[in-house]
Amino acid sequence: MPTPSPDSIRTAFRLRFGEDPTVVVRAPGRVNLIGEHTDYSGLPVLPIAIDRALLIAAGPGPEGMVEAASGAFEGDAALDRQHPNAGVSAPWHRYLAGALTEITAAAPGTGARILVDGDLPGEGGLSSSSALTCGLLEALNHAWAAGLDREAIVQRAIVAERHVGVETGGMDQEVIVFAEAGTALRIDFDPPARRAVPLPPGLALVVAYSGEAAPKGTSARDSYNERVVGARIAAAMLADSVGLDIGAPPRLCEVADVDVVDILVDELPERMSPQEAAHGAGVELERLVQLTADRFDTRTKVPVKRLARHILAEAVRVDEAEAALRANDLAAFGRLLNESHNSLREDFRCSTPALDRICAAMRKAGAFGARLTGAGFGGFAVAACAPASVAAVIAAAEAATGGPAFEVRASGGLSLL
Ligand code: NG1
Repeated sequence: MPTPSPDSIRTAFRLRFGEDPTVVVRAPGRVNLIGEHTDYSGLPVLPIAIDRALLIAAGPGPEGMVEAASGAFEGDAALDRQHPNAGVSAPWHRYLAGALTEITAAAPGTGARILVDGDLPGEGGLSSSSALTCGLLEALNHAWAAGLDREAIVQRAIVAERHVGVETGGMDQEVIVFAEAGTALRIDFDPPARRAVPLPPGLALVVAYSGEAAPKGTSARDSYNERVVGARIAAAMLADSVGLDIGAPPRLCEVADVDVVDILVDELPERMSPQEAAHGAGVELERLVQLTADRFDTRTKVPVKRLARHILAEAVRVDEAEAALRANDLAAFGRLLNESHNSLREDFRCSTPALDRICAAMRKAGAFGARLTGAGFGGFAVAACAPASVAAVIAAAEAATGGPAFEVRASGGLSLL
């Protein structure tokens, strides 16, 4: 599918709404190179923004109403700004309603018309939901002169997505807004920092669809939130074992530098309920179970030890992968991708047989390494390979699961066209 041009979306907007848009925003998708399921523990990530994107055109609309249509997602929307959630009738409308809720204080009342188009697949793993939320917020920010800066767009997009139901850590929104072309973005959350990591010219990146959509609206959301709670329990138990006071919610970044943390992780229980953990670690139950859109069941036992083992080891791999890229050691970088995938499969358990198969096929076709990217439970995998191997890696991925598979390039973040 070719990327729609700014002119083509302007023309489509005019045909649809009878006037020109006042703003067109490009919001790229994201491929996480490494640092998977670390962000909500306050531990680092290393994603890129990609050359697949959503384009969002916006202009004035009837007072108090937002009308939206899309060539990328099904179902037109007509949302009342007073009660945006009441008009939601298609999955993507929930992100629009979330964005409207988050921009209300900065721009009350006004109406808008919106058209969304793009070439970013929505099946999970390439961050189409965050591209949509960030892009909508930025388009409305300009259409309504709301005066939000880029940091505010990131923070509001995170909250908007959490209201939709996934207790996201913030990696996607940050890289979608702040990425620079030709580089990966190393993001730290505690304390917050980011730096561009140049990608060596000998590194090409291929993404491949596993053939299974990650059901972010249903089971994948629950599996994701269960792991967020498991990571909190692990953090609370580890902090208790070394007598550390811990924040709310407890995050593994607070204990990652504790001496012998690996040994302490081995002593964690395999599974534990929030109720047992609150009692065992003397921590307030609400700190463990409170989610933005929900409250996790206090009696459900969730995995603890193997989640902590993955998350803490993955954070170390992010440092090592950044060093490998800076040293142009692509063999080492590829090995780290493979280790990350194995840890996600065996400890974190968010891979699927199709993701395992597609990674194995891409490695066999000459990739330095391959891993699932994003939350997992379906969706996409990413492979690092030499430019000369791109065609073979794509062919192997498509033969393994039917594809699609394609090369991606590190692109810049959110922009006005
Ligand atoms: P996906 O579902 O691939 O966009 C999700 C989270 C990230 C991060 C990764 C796992 C959302 C919007 N994003 O990414 O914050 O936790 O999983 O590393 O939920």
